[in-house]
This record gives sequence, C-alpha cells and structure tokens, in this order.
Amino acid sequence: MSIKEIVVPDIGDFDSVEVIELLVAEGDVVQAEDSLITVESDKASMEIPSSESGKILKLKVALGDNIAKGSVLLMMEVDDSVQAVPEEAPSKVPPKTAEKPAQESIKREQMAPAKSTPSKASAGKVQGHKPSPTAKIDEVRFSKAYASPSVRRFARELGVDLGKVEGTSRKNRINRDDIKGFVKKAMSTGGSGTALGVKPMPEIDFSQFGDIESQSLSKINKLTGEFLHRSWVTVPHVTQFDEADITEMEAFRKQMSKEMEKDGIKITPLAFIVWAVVASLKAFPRFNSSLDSTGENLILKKYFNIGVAVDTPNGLVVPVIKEADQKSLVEISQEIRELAIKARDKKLKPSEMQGGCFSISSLGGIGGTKFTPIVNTPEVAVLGVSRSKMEPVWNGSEFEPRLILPLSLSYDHRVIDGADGARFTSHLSKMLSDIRRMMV
Ligand code: CAO
Repeated sequence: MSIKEIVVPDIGDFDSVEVIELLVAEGDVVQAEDSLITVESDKASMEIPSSESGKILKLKVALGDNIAKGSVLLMMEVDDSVQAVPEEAPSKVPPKTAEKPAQESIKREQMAPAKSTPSKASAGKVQGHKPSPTAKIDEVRFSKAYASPSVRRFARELGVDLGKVEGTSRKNRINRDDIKGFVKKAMSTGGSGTALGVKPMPEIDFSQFGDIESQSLSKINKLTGEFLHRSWVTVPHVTQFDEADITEMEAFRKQMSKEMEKDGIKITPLAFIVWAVVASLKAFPRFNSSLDSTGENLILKKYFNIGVAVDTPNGLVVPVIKEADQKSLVEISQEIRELAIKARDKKLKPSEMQGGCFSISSLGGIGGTKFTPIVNTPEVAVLGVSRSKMEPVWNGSEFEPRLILPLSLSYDHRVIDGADGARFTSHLSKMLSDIRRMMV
C-alpha cells in the first residue's frame, strides 16, 4: 500500500477549468477510470477519471475551485500490486458503457451524448427497470438537458427523463440529488411525477448555522402529518371568520357548573359549542356530508357525530362524540373530559376516533384570536374556536362590555359555497348568543 497524489491529467486546450461537481467523497473506494469530479470551462464540461484504484483519503479540491493540468485532486491509498492506468487525456479514456461515448461533453446546449438515441445496452436497461418514474423518455429533451455525463448515466439507469428534472446547481445544472429528489417525488405520487409540479425540499445541513438537535417524530405526529397534508393539498379550503356574543351563555354555564360542583360535574364552553354545531348542521345539511370517492356524489348524513381535537404530548388526535344530538350538556362535557384523558393516556380505541361528521378544534383554553383549521377529511367543514374576550359592544345607545367568542370555520369549497359558509357561522353565532334557540 502507498499513498499517492491523483492529479489532473492533460485536459486539452484548457488552461483553467472550474470544479462544478464532486463525484466522490473521502473514504470512497474507487476503481481506475471511475469519474472523480466534473469540471467546466466556458465552452465545455468534462469528467476527470481516476488514474488509480484505491481509497480516497483526502479531497484536495472543492466546488468552485479552478484547476489545471497537474493540479492535485486528492490523496489516495493505493494497492501497489494493482497496475495503474496510464495517464491520458480524459477524452481518450475508453467509455465504460455505450452511454458514455466520451468523458468530455460539450457546450451547455450540447451537453448530451452526440447521438440522441440511447444505445441498445442502455435502452435495454431502461426498459428492464420496473418502476420507472417516467412513462417515456423524450430523447430530444433529454439531450438538451444541462447535466454532466455521469448524471446523464445515472438518469438513464433510473429511467428518468432529464428533460423533466429541474436543476438546482449553478446555472440550473442538474445534479444527482435533483434526480434522486425527482424519483422520490415520482414514487410518492404513484409514479405520475406530476402531482403538484413542485420541487422537493433541498436537504439542508442546519448545523452549519448553529447548534441543532434531531428529534424523531412520534407515530401520531407522522400519521397526522400525512393526513393533514393530504387534506391541505386535495381540499380547496376557505376559512370564514365570525364571532359570537357568549355573555349570557357563560353566565348560565358558570351558574350551572357551580350548582353541580358538589356532584363533581363541570360544564365546559365546548359542550355548548357542540350543541350549537349540531343545531347548525341540522339547519345546513350540506355541512354534515362527505364527497364519495369519485367526487361526484355527496353523501348526506342523518347522524350527528362530532369530533373534538385533543392536544396530547404525542400529538393531535380527534376522538368523536357519537350521536351528540341525543346527549345533554352534562353528558357531552363528561364525555369530552373522558375522551381527552383517554387520548392523553394513549388509551383511545380506533372506533372512538371514527365516524365523525364535523370536527371542532378548540384552542380557547390556550389563547389566540383566530386561526385557519384544516378540514378533517372526508368531513367537509371544521370549526376553530379561539379564546373569548370581553369587548365593548355598541348596543344602540352606549358601549356595553360583552364576552365575544371568535369562530373560524374552514370548509371544502367544492361542497360549500362562500355564502353558505357565512350563513352557517351566522347561525352558529345566533345559537351561542341566545342558547334558548337551541331548544327549539
Ligand atoms: N375562551 C375562553 N376560555 C375558554 C375557552 C374559550 N373559548 N374554552 C375553554 N376555556 C377555558 C375553560 O373554561 C377552562 O377554564 P376554567 O377551568 O376556568 O373553567 C380552561 O379554558 C381550560 O379548558 P380546557 O381546554 O381544559 O377544556 P375544554 O373543554 O375547553 O377543551 C380540549 C378540552 C380537549 C379540547 C382541550 O383540552 C384541548 O386539547 N384543546 C386543544 C385542541 C387542539 O390542539 N386543537 C388544534 C388542532 S389543529 O387544528
């Protein structure tokens, strides 16, 4: 074994070329002729192959460096018993595959194999590759894409149409990570690769900016995240804000809670809101519906199961109060308490989180003025409740202190029109402002 310097061979007429891609890293074991870096002049780009086989100990160049013939690229631990490849200009290195007609590729517009049709060898490979992220490669577009030869080979191996990949390197050159990101997205979107046409998030090393700590997401976090993401991207959301004067409701609630305190019963504001929601669902049946899987039929529900978002140390869960229309304020209050305890103790059964018609997310106990909740699909609307606040309200002759509850209703605009959204929250507000109306 010996340690050798690997230097830039004769690269033709170029005095100085820029390193635009590092194809290896320290610790990698490479074979003679494997590409080490890609360089680019104002006219051409080319890959510099290794003259030796061995393990890379230290890279001596970085992205953006300018190098010339004789520049040291890296230090390599070499097995002396293996014969080295004689130094040659990169363009003379025999291609490894037919897809590699030359290590050198030309101008940006021509940074493609001169022949735009893939060789039999590579074409076979593409066809044999089962879950190709693209249905068909457009050879003209592929040939025009701005990418180095090794990236082109990589794209061929994976069956990726380079013409569809957006480059994130300098001057929008496509790198290996762009291809990996494209494939990941294509796989996660069922292979169409066209889901939203957005670029994947780049991988960022945050530690370069300061101290960091990595925490894995809980199972609930991951499941909720996937679910919310699907709702967010598939449902056209609109959020209608409104408010309710709950001065009388709160006075009544406090009085009832005081009277029932000796029996260990507490009526929470949320129980009244569940009641008011049920009354509003009865008045506006479209809010108590779901689109079927074809998206062409609306399933109207004749039952009233209300989901209540519960914040737990492990993440958000939404247990369901079944047949809320059949239950008293006391029963609903107790059920919310029991379900929240079960949720925080991770004791909820799947059946206790299923069958919801409409959900309520109450952040009133925490704070905030308004927010835009995400519809809990396949439901079509969700009510966000924020913290009530005493406010001066004009009663026609003077300002009166009134307790005002902010409401935020998000709904699926495919099912509910804006006018109905406003009608629903007005109705809900009326119910909460005068709870006698809920008895009717
Ligand atoms: N305005 C002012 N005060 C309110 C209020 C409101 N809108 N809602 C509740 N409060 C008060 C309650 O009266 C109670 O005060 P007292 O103890 O003095 O009576 C206090 O806030 C705490 O209430 P609570 O939050 O324990 O009880 P709740 O019935 O209102 O809510 C539950 C229960 C399970 C919904 C709640 O604990 C919770 O988890 N909320 C978070 C839900 C969440 O994370 N949503 C976001 C989902 S993402 O869209």
